[in-house]
Amino acid sequence: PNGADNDFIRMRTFDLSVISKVERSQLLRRPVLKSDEMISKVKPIVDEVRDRGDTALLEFTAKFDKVNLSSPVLHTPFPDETTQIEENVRQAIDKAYANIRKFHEAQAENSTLKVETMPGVVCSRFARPIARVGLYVPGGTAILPSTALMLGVPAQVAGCQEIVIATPPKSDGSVSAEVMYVAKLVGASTVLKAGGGQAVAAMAYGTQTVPKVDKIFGPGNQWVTAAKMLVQNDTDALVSIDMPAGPSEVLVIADSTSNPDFVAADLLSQAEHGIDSQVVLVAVNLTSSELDAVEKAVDLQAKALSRVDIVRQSVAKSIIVKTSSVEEAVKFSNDYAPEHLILHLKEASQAVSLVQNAGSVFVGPYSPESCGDYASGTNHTLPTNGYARQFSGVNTLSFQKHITSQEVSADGLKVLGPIVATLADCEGLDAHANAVRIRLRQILN
Ligand code: HSO
Ligand code: ZN
Repeated sequence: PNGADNDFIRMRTFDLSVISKVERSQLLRRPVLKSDEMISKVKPIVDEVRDRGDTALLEFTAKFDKVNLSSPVLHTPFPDETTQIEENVRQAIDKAYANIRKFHEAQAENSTLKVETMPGVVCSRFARPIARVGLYVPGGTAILPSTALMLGVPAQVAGCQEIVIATPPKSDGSVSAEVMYVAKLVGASTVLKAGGGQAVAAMAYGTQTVPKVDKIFGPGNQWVTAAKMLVQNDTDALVSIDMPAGPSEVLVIADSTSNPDFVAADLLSQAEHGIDSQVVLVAVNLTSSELDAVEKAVDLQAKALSRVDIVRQSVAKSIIVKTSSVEEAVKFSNDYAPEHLILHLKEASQAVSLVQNAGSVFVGPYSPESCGDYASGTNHTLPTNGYARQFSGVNTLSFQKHITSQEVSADGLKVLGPIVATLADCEGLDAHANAVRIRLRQILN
């Protein structure tokens, strides 16, 4: 019915019961990220900042962000005027902060895991914070204080000593007051006014004004992602990263009980992030009129959005996949491994048990992704590009590492020692065997 309308904002539709295996696997693909190419492009930028520090950093900020700064950083205490925000926004940030803090505090590991593997052989594991962390908060088409919260709160809760927040400066050289307010809230020591590969390099190597960090977190464009991948492979930088990041994604599974307006709104909330956002609707036995209702709602709602131009492009690349059961739908979703999975299903909470691969799941009609994006308590820094198969989203443990320890008593060594000595002999490592036997001789005398 809408075929004649050229302006109709439409997704492409496929039916799993008729397409081939090859076509199905194409639907699971993301646009190819040319990571090798990006890494070689960003390398000169990273090298310059490593070698020339602040001077290079300021030159790149002038070139890419068109701002001439006298200093690339703000240190605590941040001047009051930099953190002044609207009262209603302040209250919303404070409430979001409290929920995110509550959920992430519950994830912190404060107790030691202790196991006596044999009598007198006690093995333990305990967590310690990563001392210095760098949090990248993207600038670009939207200011994202929510990302500062999602990275800053778990860093604070984990007990990191030094939190550096990097974000590209605005055209007047300032940082958004909302991001500054969050920086203060989470106890950041430094705000780095830089973006792209230059910001990542500054945090990885340190400069005259930017503290060197041990781990770099946060989403970003291709430059940021490439720079993170590059520095994590440099043994001089000795830095790790949270995860490889790609464009944001949502997969919505909807059955006949779903509200077409809710479904459309959820698809569009992801589509508005950027022209490369990935949006997938998996329909479970929707009749053509039910599907039509969703498509009409997408078109209607999209046209009322301020970011309609972005949405037009991302929706045009997005897909609807028709399936004939919840199991088949979730199987498709597991194969796709979406960053966000929204279940608009009659038995939504039951379907959760079938989910194997997803960054975060939104269960039932009243759980829009927006809640997790901002304020429910879960983290919005999640694996994209199919990496939900092996990566978790950012969480409190992302800011900690584990140390193991053991304490073996003399009686314990009597039993364990001979086992160790035998294995050391087997490997031909005499010194290892000696370290045990020298003690056994003393104990047995
Ligand atoms: N959906 C985004 C996070 C975000 N949404 C920030 C709004 N602000 C990536 O998960
Ligand atoms: Zn979002």
